[in-house]
Amino acid sequence: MNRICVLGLGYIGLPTSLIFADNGWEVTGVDVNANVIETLRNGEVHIKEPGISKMLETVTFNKNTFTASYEPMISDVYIITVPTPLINNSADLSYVKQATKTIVPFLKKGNIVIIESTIPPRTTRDVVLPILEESGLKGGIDFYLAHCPERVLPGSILQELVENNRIVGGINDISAKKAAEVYNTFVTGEVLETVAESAEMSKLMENTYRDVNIALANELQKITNNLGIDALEIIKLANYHPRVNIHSPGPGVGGHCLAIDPYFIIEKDLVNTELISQARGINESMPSYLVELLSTDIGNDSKIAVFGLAYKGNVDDIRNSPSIEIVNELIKAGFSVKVHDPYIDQTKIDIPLTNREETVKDADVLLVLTDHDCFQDLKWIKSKNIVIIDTKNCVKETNGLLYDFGSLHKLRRSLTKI
Ligand code: SAJ
Repeated sequence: MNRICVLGLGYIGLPTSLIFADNGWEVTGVDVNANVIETLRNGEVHIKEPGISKMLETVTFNKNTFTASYEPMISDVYIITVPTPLINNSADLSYVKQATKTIVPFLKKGNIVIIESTIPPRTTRDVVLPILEESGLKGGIDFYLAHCPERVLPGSILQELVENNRIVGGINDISAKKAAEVYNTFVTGEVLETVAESAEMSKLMENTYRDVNIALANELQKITNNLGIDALEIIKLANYHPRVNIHSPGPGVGGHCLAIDPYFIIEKDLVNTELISQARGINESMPSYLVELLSTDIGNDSKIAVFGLAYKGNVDDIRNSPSIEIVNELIKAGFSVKVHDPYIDQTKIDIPLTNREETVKDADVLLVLTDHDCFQDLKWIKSKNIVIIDTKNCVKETNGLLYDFGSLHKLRRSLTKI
């Protein structure tokens, strides 16, 4: 058993393919997108993630087999890492179904099929298994099927793929065991075997826990902003307690995980998901809350420089980024807005980007929305009068007037003094 086929070469599928290849597997990476395949065939990568280009080079240099392909190949193991977008607040499983269907003609006795894509509970058994059994083979007997959710953090994917604990949920015990053997070829963390439904639900709950916790921090920010208290200081103090870990408030929750996964639970039980739904609502309210605060506190005739479009620091990913909604709402509210993000490729976005100097030129306010490391030192901005609103609490050096998300309540007072 040494051939593996990975379907979907995005942020997870590509690093996963390369790690398997680096560990001696013969890997075929499949994607329906011609740009992705051609880029990889030219020895380049289409995602910005630390270490990925180097890993492709290493794999090629060591003559390990990694082939970029439009179609699956005969393999021993098939891993599905395609997107599951949110459409009308429920999971669109069409890519998962499509990828599963393409495996059917290749499926043989003894094969292992693993779903890594994030999916609502019961999808492995109720949706994927019946498609694979169209081959005439019986799941859990002739072939093995498991859900092994990816849980790596963008920005640290290569390290976390190896070091994180993995949950492997099989449709039966033997499926879990067989899938665990695959991951044990490179994972240094623990590989935990369970049933498919528990693997699906635990993945969703990890991100939901984080989303609900951030909503609590955002609610605290709103309350304390009215009361003239510093939310960040309260969180710092409360987190000194050994059993408290309040997350950080911010301009909203973006990305393809925390902002999406709670809905995969909500769609399965609309009645008992009150807290999860409310947390989503609070986090989704943050962009308009921030724009309203700015309209009231600084007036919408101001010139605003925005730093950061990516959904979080040091990544090039703009999926569900609250910054995009904030920029659009600021423009709608009448502010004059310029935007800078060195990670974002202009061809991927309609919002015009400018370089850092041009963005801050003549600006009254600099709004930092993403915690890229390059925004920590803003000493190069000479103006002492520019008001810097650091919604991510990441700016360390500046000549201007700095307000973090906890001290926004002081903003109105200070502006009247300028
Ligand atoms: N955020 C806050 N406050 C915080 C932490 C984050 O507002 O205290 C915001 C971030 O700015 C960002 C969003 O939340 O907009 C999500 O960022 P993140 O760093 O929390 O998570 P992701 O979406 O990049 O990755 C998460 C991770 N899940 C957990 O930490 C439980 C990662 O391990 C998963 O693999 C990934 O989701 C996934 O693919 O599901």
